[in-house]
Amino acid sequence: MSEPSITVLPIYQTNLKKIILKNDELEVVLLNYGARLHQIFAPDKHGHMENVLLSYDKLEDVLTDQSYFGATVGPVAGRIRDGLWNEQQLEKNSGKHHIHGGTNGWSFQFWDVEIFKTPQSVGVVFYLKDTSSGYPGPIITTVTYRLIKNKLEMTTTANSPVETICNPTNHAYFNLSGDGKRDIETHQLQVQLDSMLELDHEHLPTGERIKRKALPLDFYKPRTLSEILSHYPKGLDDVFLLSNPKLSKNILTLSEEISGRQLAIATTNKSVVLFSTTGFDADFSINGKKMHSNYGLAIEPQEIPDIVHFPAFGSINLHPGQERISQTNYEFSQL
Ligand code: FUC
Repeated sequence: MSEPSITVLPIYQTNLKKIILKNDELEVVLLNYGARLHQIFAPDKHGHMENVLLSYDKLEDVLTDQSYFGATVGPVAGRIRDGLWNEQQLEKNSGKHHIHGGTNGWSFQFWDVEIFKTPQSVGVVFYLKDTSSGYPGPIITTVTYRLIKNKLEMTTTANSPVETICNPTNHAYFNLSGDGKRDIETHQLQVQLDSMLELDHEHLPTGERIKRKALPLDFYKPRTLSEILSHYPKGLDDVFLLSNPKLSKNILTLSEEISGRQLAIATTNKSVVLFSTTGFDADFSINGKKMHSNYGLAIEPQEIPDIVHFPAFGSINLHPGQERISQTNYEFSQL
């Protein structure tokens, strides 16, 4: 067993910093721009370490990113109908709606960095005092990534002196084949869900749920993405309501038999948005290939999107003096 290590690398001629957390089981590369998860190197069944995220080949491309690669998304992830919360008009950056915290959201700001080390773990705390997203604020937020054995723990906190809303997520795209050598069809997915949200043609919730039994397939059983995509030919870009999520229980597993890698996720959030990148073709280079359809699966744990318009589902209001905390754990193993 060697000691876990932390390296901070300023990137020449940019404000970017790379933070590398490493132990015997995983290597996690983070960026201060958007408090991003840039790369995760995890062993396959032969112990071969490869990257299991979709990552820009040219690091500077992250500075023009519009697709939230590995990014912390906030203050509020997902769409908000008409960009309206109470009387507050948020930026309409997706047609007439608001999405993912707007063009100056948390994904597109530089965060302060503080590293830490304990006998068992290494980590980094990203700090931001957000006054530029256009939400009532300032919102003071931290994202802490802690590497401990084969697990990466991500904890997000937020508070504000004024009444505001907050529902952050992380938007990493996973591909467990290793360095993106195969697409997601070879992966298996299992989600312990209660129901899915019904979405309208603009991808906004209608307020109705689709019960687990009424879905075209049972996500409780591991299914290959190729089977799932045959039922969802336009791809997954859907909200799964989780069945009793808590940190002591993995609620979602993604695996890939050929590489033998498995990712298990536990979260305090009540839902997860899964986005299969179906139809997402773009000109930038990701893991040595042009970005293309079904290349990765974004797994975005969060409270229910557009919840401000559906109080029956709960609330993401952040009251003055309240500390909001959410946590998601990513555990990597071999089949
Ligand atoms: C997910 C989706 C959106 C969008 C974005 C990049 O959060 O819900 O539709 O494409 O990612």
